[in-house]
Amino acid sequence: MALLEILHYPDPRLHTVAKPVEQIDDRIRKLVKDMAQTMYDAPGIGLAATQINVHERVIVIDLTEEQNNLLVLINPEITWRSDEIQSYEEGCLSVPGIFETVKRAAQIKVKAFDEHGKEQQIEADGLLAVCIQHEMDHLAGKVFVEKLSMLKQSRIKTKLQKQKRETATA
Ligand code: K1U
Ligand code: ZN
Repeated sequence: MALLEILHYPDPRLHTVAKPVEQIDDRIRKLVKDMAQTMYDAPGIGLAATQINVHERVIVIDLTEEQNNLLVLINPEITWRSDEIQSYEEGCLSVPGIFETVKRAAQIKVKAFDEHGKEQQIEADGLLAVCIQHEMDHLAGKVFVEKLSMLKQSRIKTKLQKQKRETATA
């Protein structure tokens, strides 16, 4: 297994639209293992392949504190979303230190394949629904801060530049 580098916003590679996985084989299973290790090490509760500069439709999620319930979503598709909306204060491993409230569908149904090629139908609400939608946005080349006002985005960019300067001189 390997720890992979996570791209940081505003890296333009985060805007790449991921392509469908054509074959779920050992290469994809290794990618899933490396992504899971990278997510657990960060630590985070989700990771999309886009964030590690691999532009294929692969997501890993684990909401447990024990890091023992990995959900793998390959070629995920949202088949239904509720009209009901929920607000959640989101974070992102590609935007370190920034937490902002985002509105998304409260419930969703998702079709995806696991790392063995088995099709799964998932009904999600609460944090799982938030996390799946956040990660699927990554696959579409979108970062959660881009859902915020231009003023907030500009403040976030300034804060991230300051953080980068401080890390470089530390
Ligand atoms: O996509 C990512 O960058 C991962 C992101 C997922 C996410 C979190 C919260 C709302 C929406 C999406 C994270 O994992 S940020 C880190 C985080 O939330 C966390 C880290 C350790 C323990 C618990 C939570
Ligand atoms: Zn993210």
